[in-house]
Amino acid sequence: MERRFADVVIELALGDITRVQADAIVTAANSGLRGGGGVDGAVHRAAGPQLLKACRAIGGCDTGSAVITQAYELEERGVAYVIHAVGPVWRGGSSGEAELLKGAYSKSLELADTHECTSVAFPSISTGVYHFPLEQAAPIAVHEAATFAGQRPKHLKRIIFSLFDEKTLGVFSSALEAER
Ligand code: AR6
Repeated sequence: MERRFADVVIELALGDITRVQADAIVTAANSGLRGGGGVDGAVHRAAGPQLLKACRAIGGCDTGSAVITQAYELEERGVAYVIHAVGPVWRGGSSGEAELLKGAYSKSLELADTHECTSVAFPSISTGVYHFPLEQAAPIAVHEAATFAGQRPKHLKRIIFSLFDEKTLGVFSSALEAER
């Protein structure tokens, strides 16, 4: 499914983000940028060991923000950058989780555009081992993407959500349909 907001297409796809061809792919990282499981594990495996070295050199990233590195071995697949977005761990919803998740998406979008990316692919940040409820996370993700599109970014033309399972795709689809 896809929808256009201003000059930008927001697209939902089922599958492994390391297989998506986009100028930048986003990983759901931790604030220590230490690598891990889930989508972060898959991105680090696909990009090779230099990615962790680059993360170590940066040292860390605040929750609710993001940093950008080269994509190393993913460059062979046409990916120029990896954006390491740090979403919040769900602590019940009254610890600023929604704002922090927004920040992880908006900073990633800003980094993609300032690095002249025309396309960027996101996973569903924080809804895996960080346990952010999917029904609340999906509208935030889609709204941040649509809001960024409405600000008429200079370079970005395609925002892809690469979602790993049918349930996540379904909830994102409802959120994208409901977005105004
Ligand atoms: N492609 C796309 N989505 C994926 C992939 C993949 N290859 N693999 C998993 N997902 P999670 P979080 C989905 O747990 O909750 C790591 O250890 C997954 O099904 O990866 O933000 C980091 O280092 C879920 O829908 O991220 C952090 O420590 C979504 O990606 C921590 O986990 C996010 O699940 C971050 O936790």
